[in-house]
Amino acid sequence: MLDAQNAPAAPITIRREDYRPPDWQVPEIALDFDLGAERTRVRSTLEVRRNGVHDRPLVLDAEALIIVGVTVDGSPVDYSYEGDLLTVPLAAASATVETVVDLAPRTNTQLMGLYESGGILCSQCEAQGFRRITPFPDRPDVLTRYRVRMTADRADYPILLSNGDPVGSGESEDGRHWAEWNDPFPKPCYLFALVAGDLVANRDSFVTRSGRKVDLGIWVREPDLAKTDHAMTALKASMKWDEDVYGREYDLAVFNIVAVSDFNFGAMENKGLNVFNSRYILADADTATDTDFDGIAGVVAHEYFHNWSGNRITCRDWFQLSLKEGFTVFRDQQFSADMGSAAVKRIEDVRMLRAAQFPEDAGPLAHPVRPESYIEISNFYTATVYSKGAELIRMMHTMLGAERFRAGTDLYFDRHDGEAATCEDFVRAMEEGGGIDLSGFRLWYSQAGTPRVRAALARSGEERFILQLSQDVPPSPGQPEKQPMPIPLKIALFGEKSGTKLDERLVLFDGPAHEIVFDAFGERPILSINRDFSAPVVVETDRTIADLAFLSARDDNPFARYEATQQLMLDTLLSAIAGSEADHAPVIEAVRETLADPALDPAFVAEAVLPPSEAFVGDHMAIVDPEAVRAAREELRSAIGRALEAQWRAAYSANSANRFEYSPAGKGQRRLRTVALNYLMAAGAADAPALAMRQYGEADNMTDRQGALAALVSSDAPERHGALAAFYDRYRGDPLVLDKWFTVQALSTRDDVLDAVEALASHPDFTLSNPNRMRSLVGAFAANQRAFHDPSGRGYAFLADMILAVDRLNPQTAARLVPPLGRWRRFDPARAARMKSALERIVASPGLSKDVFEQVSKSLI
Ligand code: 0A1
Ligand code: ZN
Repeated sequence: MLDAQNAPAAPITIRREDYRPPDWQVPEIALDFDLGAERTRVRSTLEVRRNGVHDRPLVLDAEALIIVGVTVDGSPVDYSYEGDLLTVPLAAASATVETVVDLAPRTNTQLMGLYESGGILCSQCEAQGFRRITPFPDRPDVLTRYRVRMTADRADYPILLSNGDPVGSGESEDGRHWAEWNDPFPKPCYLFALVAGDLVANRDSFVTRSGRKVDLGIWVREPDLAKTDHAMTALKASMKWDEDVYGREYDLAVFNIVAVSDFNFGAMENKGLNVFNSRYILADADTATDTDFDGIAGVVAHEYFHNWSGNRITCRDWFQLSLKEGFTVFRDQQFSADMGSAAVKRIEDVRMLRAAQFPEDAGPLAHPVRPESYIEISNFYTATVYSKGAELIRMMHTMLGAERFRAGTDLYFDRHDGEAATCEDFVRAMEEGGGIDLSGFRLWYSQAGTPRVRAALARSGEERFILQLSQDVPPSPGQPEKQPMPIPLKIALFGEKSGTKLDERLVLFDGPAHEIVFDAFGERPILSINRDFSAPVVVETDRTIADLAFLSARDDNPFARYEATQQLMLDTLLSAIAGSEADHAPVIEAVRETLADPALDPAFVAEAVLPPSEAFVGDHMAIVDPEAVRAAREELRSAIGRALEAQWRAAYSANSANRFEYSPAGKGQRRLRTVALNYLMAAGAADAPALAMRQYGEADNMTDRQGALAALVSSDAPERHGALAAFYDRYRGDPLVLDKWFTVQALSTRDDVLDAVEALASHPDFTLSNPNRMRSLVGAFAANQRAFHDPSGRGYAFLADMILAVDRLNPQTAARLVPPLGRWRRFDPARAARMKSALERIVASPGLSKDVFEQVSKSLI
């Protein structure tokens, strides 16, 4: 039951349709920080200008600030400060408004505004943190030129950084010093940043294509300096790639990145001064996996690319968030594809989309890529806005082709440079620059839910084959009725006998149903559809097991080939779960063929031979049965392991060996090797635990070591205790590696995970205050389908306790743990009741943040 009395003070819903331009513009600001961890004083001088004809006062957002004074044109003024708004009466069309406020960075546990992380003072302003630093119209359509002066104790904070270019520095009294920075590009306040700390830099430089030299710095604490080379390489590669592929050149003389340990998200694109969660900067072979290395390159690129897609052109309002995020994710995906294996990158991106976005789109928190309303904007940094948003851009790219897509982006960047724009502006630029009509396509921005496409290919008479397509878009909150979407589907037909490709085309399917007629081919055609995952939809076909096996061995589109194997495995698992005698033979043959194909890259093979995740299998059931999914999947893994034991041994030794090298080939070999190890474990091979221990002991890199550890931790092998203890002893001083130690235990497939996780929550190294550590244990546990959904309901109670505890410190981190509980409709009545009661307990707790309130209350409807 929802009890309005427990809701946080008047949670107001903000609606897209209510957008109005700001009453006041602020062309200039001068900020003067007197920095200290206990107390920071901020003097802010705003040049304000009335926007349009009205007589409304200046209303500034101001959250948790101690107001010391306010003046207008140098004279004290009668202001009011209520409900996070500072209201200043202003008669003239323009004025100079000065505010002086105090903050306490050390006690700021929300990590929004100015806070302390490991002795460093740093800021986080997106989406609405600037109001926790100084009173300001905190909205992205107010663009301002910033001049920043910082004064701080030199011993504690020798390095003082802000946006733009450094313009001066010097000594003050009593061991203090100062620095000034000037950012010539008008920006929204969410892109403001400040860092003060005892930092050292990995310095390098980049010469832009027009010959300007840019000084690059990656700032970290001294012991971490040796772990910054990979990020620097990625940064320079990103700068070059954006010039080559999008014609975008960097625009300041300085580009700095700072890594901090306490950070709510991955990283932040502040103009000229990106602030990163240290997990997306620090890497060396001993402490970071290949996945970490890839993540770092992807996030460094993402934040850098925001300089154009986000900073030079920003969002008019937060409903347009996907304008910058969807486009920038697409750009970072393209970059990573170009730097390594495009096929494997596409597989990884689709796996992510299906793991995070499809369930979101099918649940109570579903929302369009351009949402219509929110209570707390931080809750809308979602897989839908980011990953589905990127798929929308990708579909436009597919329909236009690379060249016309580039003409569209050129027009977009030209036309809107220096503006706060909308998703509609982007689509219009694509239409005009690319020469395409996207009228129907706009539905993708406004309609939530994952379309389901049904495809059936049948003979019609002697001469023809007909492909029948139909679609429906399921209802979602607030959108009971849906219109059909325009869906670009890459398809191909292969001859069942000849194996040759008979036809290949891009179909734009934009009605409820559609037929495509093919003239006879002289043999039965097999359908390959949604190749490259050309549209973010679920496709159901009438293809037989034999058809899928055929495509798994022969499709020339690597994604479609992977997909065929996955579908084969999924169908096998679902029929086993439904109670039929499981026939593992076709899957085993497909895996055998994949392993034996010398033309395939080991990285691709490693992806293709893995069965779909438990969660993905559950998503295909009317009611998820976590035990049945676990049992069927483990049985399949063990059957594949046993039937192909010789092949796994061969793959294991063929891919062992060489010294660590971070290269596409090296990554592929390591991945396949650990996949082989896991199959040997699943086969119950007597020597498998010893192989794992040897891999653990001999590893010269974290990928192999963590792979071996995870395999052991999911087994009954007694060696697992020693391996976990050794790992802890070796890495207890390295928080990012210790996170992995928590995560492997939370993700184990053993039956005693819940006990282990509860115990780990009392481990001295566990803390609620560090978001990485929280996610490494609690986030990982909630993703362990079998353990989290323990029939006792203990998993739900544990998560609810954690959400409530962390909400007091950090509402954003707490709110992001809610969605697994919100999936209660997908489970049996006993589980659903327990999940709901956990949600009800949360919402009934006094003092809840609006972040958690919004997620929980929407999950209960
Ligand atoms: N714009 C960042 C995401 C981000 C959002 C909010 C943050 O603080 C709470 C931090 C980062 C990105 O897309 O990388
Ligand atoms: Zn982003």
